[in-house]
Amino acid sequence: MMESLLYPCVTATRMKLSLDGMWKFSFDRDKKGEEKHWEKGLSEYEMMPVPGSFADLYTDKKKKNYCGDFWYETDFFIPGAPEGEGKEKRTLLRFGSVTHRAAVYVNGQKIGEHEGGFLPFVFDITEYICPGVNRLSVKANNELNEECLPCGTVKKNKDGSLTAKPYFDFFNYSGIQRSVELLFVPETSIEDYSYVTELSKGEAKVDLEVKLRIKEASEDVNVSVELIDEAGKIAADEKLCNADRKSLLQCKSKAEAFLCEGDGDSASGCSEYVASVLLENPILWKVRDAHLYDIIIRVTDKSGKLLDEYRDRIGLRTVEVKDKDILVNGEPVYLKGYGKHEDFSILGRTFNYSVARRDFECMKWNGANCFRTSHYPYADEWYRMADEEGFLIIDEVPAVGMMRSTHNFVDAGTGKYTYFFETPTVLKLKKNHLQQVGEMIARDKNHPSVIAFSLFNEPETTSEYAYEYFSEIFEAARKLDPQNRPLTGALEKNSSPEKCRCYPLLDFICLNRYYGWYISGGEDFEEAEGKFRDELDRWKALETDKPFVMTEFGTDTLSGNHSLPGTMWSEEYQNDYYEMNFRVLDDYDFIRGELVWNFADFATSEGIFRVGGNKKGIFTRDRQPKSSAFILKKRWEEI
Ligand code: GCB
Repeated sequence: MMESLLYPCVTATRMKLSLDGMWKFSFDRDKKGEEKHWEKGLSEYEMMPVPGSFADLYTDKKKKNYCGDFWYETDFFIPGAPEGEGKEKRTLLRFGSVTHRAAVYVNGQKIGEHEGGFLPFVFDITEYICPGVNRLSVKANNELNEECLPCGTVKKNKDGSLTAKPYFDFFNYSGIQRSVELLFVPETSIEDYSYVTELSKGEAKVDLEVKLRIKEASEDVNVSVELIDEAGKIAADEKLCNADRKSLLQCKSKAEAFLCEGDGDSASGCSEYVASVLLENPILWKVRDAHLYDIIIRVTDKSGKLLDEYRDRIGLRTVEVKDKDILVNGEPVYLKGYGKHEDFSILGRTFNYSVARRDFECMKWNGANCFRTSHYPYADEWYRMADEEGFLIIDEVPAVGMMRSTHNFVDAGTGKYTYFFETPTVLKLKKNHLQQVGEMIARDKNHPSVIAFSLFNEPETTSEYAYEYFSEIFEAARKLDPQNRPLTGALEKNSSPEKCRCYPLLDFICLNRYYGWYISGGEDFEEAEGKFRDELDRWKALETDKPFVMTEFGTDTLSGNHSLPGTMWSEEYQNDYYEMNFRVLDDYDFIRGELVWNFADFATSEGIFRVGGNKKGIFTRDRQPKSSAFILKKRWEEI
């Protein structure tokens, strides 16, 4: 059974302990670590920060670009539980992410594996630990292939070492890049919860579902929920109802939460509780005007003894796509903002509160309201911060590189076809893709900031094979999100209105287009506008009745490089490019958003197309504005 992906919290019944710090670290170039029983203790090692991306900490190029197996190890201390206490607790081990895959050992015993480098995973280690010092070892691997996300390949060098060859345009940062925690949760515990908001005049109906893990299948428990508004007032009171779904329907009334046992799967010790809460004059979560409620879920036994308590923050809002609009709380919203990366100098992809804070500050400064987590789910904290700030997120699974090319950003516009979805590897790839869509939605479903899930970035969508592949992915995703959010994916230039087979699967259509950069750049810039208009006219002619969002458009720009007239790589050229692109977008009413590429300069693999990384940032890598930031500010403050 998959352990709960709920964000860890400390409550009356739950504790957590951070394992972040300096861990032992060793590259395993010959892949002999297991044979040599490194899980029983590393004999040779250096120290490495956790969380951290190892690449940019090194001065040695071989180490920076290391590809293959590598090991981490740390010790943690478990205090002996006083008699009678702690015995009912389970000890869980949670990794925010390990890129791209991990095998985990506690005290030399393997406790599990996880595939995918951008989502959390949790193991129950209760049976593997003892009071006193315990050893935790992780064998990680950062190789790329076509069966796992994100896609790529590896090159075997003469000396036997490997070099990652991504089919995507960001550096293959790796390591234990997010926090590691021990969680102490009760035996009978809240596994998961979700909620769906419906709005009608002056009222919000909130349908809640709580999933419990019950220690004994026969255990009789009560579940209650409390919603607390920003003033600290209880907005919805708890009230229990031990009934089946039928009587639940009869006992619903205003401002009360009835949590009733539903169709639980008692065999696996899991059961579901549902409730409907009616709030009068709810304070809604709005775009850039966030209001949150604290939610407290409690489980008690028949005598009233508290068994578990979980706390979180939720926002009441609705999202839907209707006609050509993206509606939040029934009102059309125009998405303004960025495609981003988790990327910063030295930190690589490590989450850092200060960097995230600065990013929100910059985005707010120039009037943005949205970002896409291109091209993978970000650390939990990004979403929690966006919830508080009223930012909208298009949450993207790491399905990037689904075109066999290490220069796909160039090949994307050329009509090149690589038979990606016609290869036997797609069966395994689909399994991984589905798993990661499942984990992403499970993790992120309760964030009011998440208004859509993006299930791919720039795959080859022109074949029947691609259509079959993505039909399954979309069908599965539609069943997973209790809030039934819009699903989308970002289409590259080869996915033209005439050739793309997959756009009908999307609730709103996301386009990545570089007219004036990869297409008709430089001396040909004058042709770019006409070509861009021509493509949008052809989309219009399809009468899809769906909103479109530009999810990428931009130019590489070296900060401080000036030229009059603007020439490629200069700040003036970036300004000219955006002015032209905005002129075009403003003439098409089905465009419901513009997320420019990229928020900031970011690291990529080395190459003749990249000068110290991708320089399409509106901000430099250290988050200072290029001059186009002021153009965006002016425009977005007016929209
Ligand atoms: C794209 C990709 C993005 C690249 C960008 C570029 O189409 O989706 O990952 O970084 O182009 O700058 O070339």
